[in-house]
Amino acid sequence: MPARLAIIIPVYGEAANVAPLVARLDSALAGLAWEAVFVDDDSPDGTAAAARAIAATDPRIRCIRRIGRRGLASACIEGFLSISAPFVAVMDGDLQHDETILPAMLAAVEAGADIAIGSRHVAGGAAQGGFSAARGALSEGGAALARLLLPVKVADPMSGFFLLRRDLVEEVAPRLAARGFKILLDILLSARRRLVVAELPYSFRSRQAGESKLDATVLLEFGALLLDKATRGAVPLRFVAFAAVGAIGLLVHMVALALLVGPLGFGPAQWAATFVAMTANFVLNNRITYRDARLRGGALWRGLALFYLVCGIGAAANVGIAGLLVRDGLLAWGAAGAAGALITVVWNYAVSSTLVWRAR
Ligand SMILES: Nc1nc2c(ncn2[C@@H]2O[C@H](COP(=O)(O)OP(=O)(O)O)[C@@H](O)[C@H]2O)c(=O)[nH]1
Ligand SMILES: [Mg+2]
Repeated sequence: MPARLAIIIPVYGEAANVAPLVARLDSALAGLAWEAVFVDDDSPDGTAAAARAIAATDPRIRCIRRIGRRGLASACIEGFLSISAPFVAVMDGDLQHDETILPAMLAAVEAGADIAIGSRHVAGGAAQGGFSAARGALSEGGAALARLLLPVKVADPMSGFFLLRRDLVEEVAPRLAARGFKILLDILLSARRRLVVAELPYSFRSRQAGESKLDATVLLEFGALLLDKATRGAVPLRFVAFAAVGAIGLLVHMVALALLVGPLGFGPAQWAATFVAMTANFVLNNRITYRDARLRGGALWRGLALFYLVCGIGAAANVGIAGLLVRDGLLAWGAAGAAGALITVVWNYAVSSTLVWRAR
């Protein structure tokens, strides 16, 4: 029987949780035609293999293994686009979400809601079990910020547990930012009409096995998502991150120059500082700007060499263009320098996005 409900389960490092989760879904969804799609980003602990082992005997289970990519939101989108069931849910793979409310979530959407959200905040819901105090405060702060932007009232816009019609996902998919952790918020902000939201309370459980993937960069990405939605995507987020990293690189450059100018003299110190700053920029961009396409191992060194080359050409263009503008009397040196720097940032960004990180 074709599935009526597909459950997308993004997983990274959840090998020990896969089988228990399938067993729980099996009992919670008895009598319903369902399927589950695990979307794994090539976890080193063999999560994909654990899912495939079950899929080998259970046709309701599928696994998508992505290589060279990381990201919760993009994993969910990948899952959404792989199914044909009329209803689709997203659920964490770490047993923190309560699968027993899935039938009620489905009933709410079948009854006319656009989206049913498993909420840790509405009366009867609880977050205490699964959260440290600091995480709780962060999550609360983020939720308050998100609520300001949302056209509809949602108690828990940061939830990773929700269910909606597949048509709605297909409608908004081309507008999703595909980066970061907060896919629900992105869907709510990307819909071009007021969605009818049903929130169902549940108790957020504490993690049994594995560890949380939420870290400081996830918060940065959350800020970036809000900015993107608030400006309606006018400025590419990656470019903002790239430019911010560039500004840090400038600071690094000046500090290195100040330290080296004494022992080396200006010319060599300027060269050395340039190398230090480029290296720092590469490392930061690899960790933040291109986190979802992060280079490791041999690819890291190739990427670094290519990055030096790209930035070297960018710097030459900067000096050359600024020089021409000044020579021809088109701009004063300050304005010419700024124009050269802007051209360099755009060049470095465009070329390193496509050649160094091949970001999607
Ligand atoms: N495919 C994929 N899944 C991820 C990634 N990061 C986190 N997850 C999964 O997303 C779910 C929620 O992540 P978790 O770290 O538990 O977040 P928390 O509950 O907010 O601490 C879990 O099932 C994770 O395994 C990722 O980069 N790729
Ligand atoms: Mg979790």
